[in-house]
Amino acid sequence: MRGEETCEKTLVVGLGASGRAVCALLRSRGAKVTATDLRSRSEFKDALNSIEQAGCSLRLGSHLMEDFLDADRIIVSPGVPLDIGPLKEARSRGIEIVGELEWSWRQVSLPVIAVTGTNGKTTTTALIGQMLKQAGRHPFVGGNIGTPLSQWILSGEHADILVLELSSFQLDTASTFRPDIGVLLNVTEDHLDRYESFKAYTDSKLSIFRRQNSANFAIINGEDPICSKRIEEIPGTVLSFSRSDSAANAIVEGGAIKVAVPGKGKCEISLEKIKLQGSHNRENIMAAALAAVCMEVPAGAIQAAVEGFGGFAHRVEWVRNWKGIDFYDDSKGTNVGAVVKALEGFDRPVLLLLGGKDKLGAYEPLLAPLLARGKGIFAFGEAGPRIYGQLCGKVPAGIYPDLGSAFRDAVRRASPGDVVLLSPACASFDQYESYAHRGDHFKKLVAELGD
Ligand code: UMA
Repeated sequence: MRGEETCEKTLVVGLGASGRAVCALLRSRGAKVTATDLRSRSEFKDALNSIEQAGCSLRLGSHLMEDFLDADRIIVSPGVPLDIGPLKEARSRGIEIVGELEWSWRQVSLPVIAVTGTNGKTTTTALIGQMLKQAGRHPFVGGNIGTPLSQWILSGEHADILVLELSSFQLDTASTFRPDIGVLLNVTEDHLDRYESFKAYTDSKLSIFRRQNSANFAIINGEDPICSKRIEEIPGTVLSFSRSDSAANAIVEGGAIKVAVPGKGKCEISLEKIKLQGSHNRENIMAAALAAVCMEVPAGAIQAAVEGFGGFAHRVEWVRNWKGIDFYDDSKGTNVGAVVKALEGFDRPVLLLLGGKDKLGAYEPLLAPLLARGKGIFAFGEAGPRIYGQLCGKVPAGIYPDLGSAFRDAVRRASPGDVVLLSPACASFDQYESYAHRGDHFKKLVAELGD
């Protein structure tokens, strides 16, 4: 424990995975817990039974001001906007508002490696976890991916280090969180439906380093314009990775990644046998290797982890070759930066399916990679009209009500040697439960093409 006491009356806002986990943890520590969610009881089915049995009072279907003002502390879920009326009022009255990550972090005293960035977080976090495991360590790997930190604490499972993927939403509700090693992979437009400007989103990402000191490491992408422009603001010891700057701490040279951390060690990773393809994955490997070298993981363990790592479902995942056409599922590509990176990984004509719930950013950054290899865009869902409006006339473009109709037209227009890529640049929630649900639908459409 970092010396944090559970307080008497805690309000948990949002009862998704992280809200439910933190409720259970709070109750196990003896706190008096009220939990509130805008969803009604029937929408949860049985999901709330265990926290109710553990003694949490539930307020469902609406948020009541009195619950917020009566609390000693409010723990807010990542998906809850911080500007809703009751939170504003509670803040103005000095009631502490923190996120599940911040509060859970206070309950443990293990070293922390935290990874953020618009894209590549999950791969990098998982790679770091694998490198540590290869070195005989016992990491807990979770956060914005997989298991919320509070759920792992409650499980009582052993770990000797935390490797956490963090979203900007989790960073926004952190007030004392300080990672021993922080990683910022890149910053491109995302979540502009939640932030008032790109600057505000950027500030959020950079806040991962805010409370560090010179004993902590800040790993940044030396080629990312945002990271390099604001390097002076970082109080920790900065380590950079780069594909082009030979002065960086991790570089790609002669078929290998070379890493050097003053005072910690060096390693060289051969790229010959790795499965993770694409220049963006080179960056992820460099970032992960830097973090591992900081933790004094031996070179052999880093190499073995990289070679054994095959990537994830829905992240530029090859699905099938049908009549010479390759189908790739990148449903996790939920922002424009991710789609740019996915497109850059292909040297063949690409028919790009994109659309979904609009995050209100600009789609124009897609033009350069599309002009190099895009055979057409097939825009669907809620964001379809805005995407079409921004790209039509510059690249061949069509507009469709849903993924199924966009898919069928793309297949009609594809030729052997082409790639049909679902990389939507948008969230999935207009027509799907999650990016995985959308990716699975894409795979089903591919399977239904027959032989
Ligand atoms: N809700 C309210 N009031 C509101 C708004 C929402 O009560 O004003 C309720 C909703 O009705 C819902 C709950 O809040 O029941 C949802 O909370 P949540 O969205 O925080 O859901 P969790 O299941 O707790 O998931 C969160 C992360 N979700 C988001 O950041 C949106 C998950 O990241 C994360 O895995 C999980 O905590 C565990 O830490 C997902 C994600 O999409 C994968 N992350 C974004 C991304 O990666 O881009 C940031």
